[in-house]
Amino acid sequence: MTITITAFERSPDGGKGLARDMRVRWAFEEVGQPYEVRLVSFKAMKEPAHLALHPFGQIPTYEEGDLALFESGAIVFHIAERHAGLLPDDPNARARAITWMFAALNTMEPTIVDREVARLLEGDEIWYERRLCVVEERIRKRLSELSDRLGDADWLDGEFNAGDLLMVSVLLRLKGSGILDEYPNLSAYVARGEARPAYKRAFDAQLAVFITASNG
Ligand code: GTB
Repeated sequence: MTITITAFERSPDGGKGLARDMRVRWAFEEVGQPYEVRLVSFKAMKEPAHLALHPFGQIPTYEEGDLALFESGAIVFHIAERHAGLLPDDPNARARAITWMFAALNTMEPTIVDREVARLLEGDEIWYERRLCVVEERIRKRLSELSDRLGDADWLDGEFNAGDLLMVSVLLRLKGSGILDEYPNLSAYVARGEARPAYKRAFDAQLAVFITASNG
């Protein structure tokens, strides 16, 4: 059965792979599952047809026959459950991988998103510099803790799994900020994720959308 996900018709990140369809594309590539992409405009995202799939009018969504999903984490989890390659077979290792998926989305990503919100929406406020400082200190605290846990391991818990896929996806949002560079083992961890052939295929696919949209 055909699987279709949604992505930005024209991503505001300029093809840097920072929108959340990227992690879903990456998961598909890791497990070797073909997928199709329906591109949606900002306007279409808020219209009834898309709202029926995604109550908050966002991307990504996932459709397979009667099944419609939203939330990138839930979609990656679904892909990982349906196909071999992203979750270990051993029940305890599997539970730990799922724990890292939640850690990426619940513990790491919100502070990183706070920084983006501050930079995008609060830059004109008189308290902006102080706010940015507070948010970045919170990010550093989390990165420092994560860095201590990762140590000199390649991945967070044994073999690469869906926990790493989401953690690398989240940390990539700090690329260009300079903050990640303060933690060499985390920078190397992210680089290992980006070097995976599946990541590269997913990245190229989302970039192709942006290039086509720019030329059109
Ligand atoms: N919790 C949801 C999930 O994980 O799926 C969050 C989904 C979400 O935030 N989707 C964003 C969206 O649809 C796109 S990814 N926004 C449109 C809207 O809310 O109206 C977030 C994103 C957007 C742009 C960049 N960028 O330009 O760098 C990065 C990330």
